[in-house]
Amino acid sequence: MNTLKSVLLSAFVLLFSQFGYAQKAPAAKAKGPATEQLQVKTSAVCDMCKARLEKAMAYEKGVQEAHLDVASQVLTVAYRPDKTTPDALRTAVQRTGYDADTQVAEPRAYDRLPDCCKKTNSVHPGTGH
Ligand SMILES: [Cu+2]
Repeated sequence: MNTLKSVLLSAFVLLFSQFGYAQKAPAAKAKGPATEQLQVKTSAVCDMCKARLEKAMAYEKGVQEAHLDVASQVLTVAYRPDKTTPDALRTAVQRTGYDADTQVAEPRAYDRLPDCCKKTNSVHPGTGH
């Protein structure tokens, strides 16, 4: 009888300790490094602009992800605020030859763009060049 009692007791203790563990286990995963998002209105007009800008942003310090929506000309950048700033990112867009919000593209970089990517063209996504 005594053995059965101790088996039951240890089973109960085991159950209880597992329950207690489950309660204490952290529900949320540990957070990675903080990421912020910046949206920049650019003067990009086509898929070539998209590829060019996304590539340029990928080389920028602190940038984790960059995505340009050609139709709306909005560049969305996920970046590390401890590595870069919205101003630096907008400057990178200007250096690539595109307007960034109210800031105008760097003229020399803009001159190097192919004709189809000039601001005088209207947005023409999906033309494949
Ligand atoms: Cu273009």
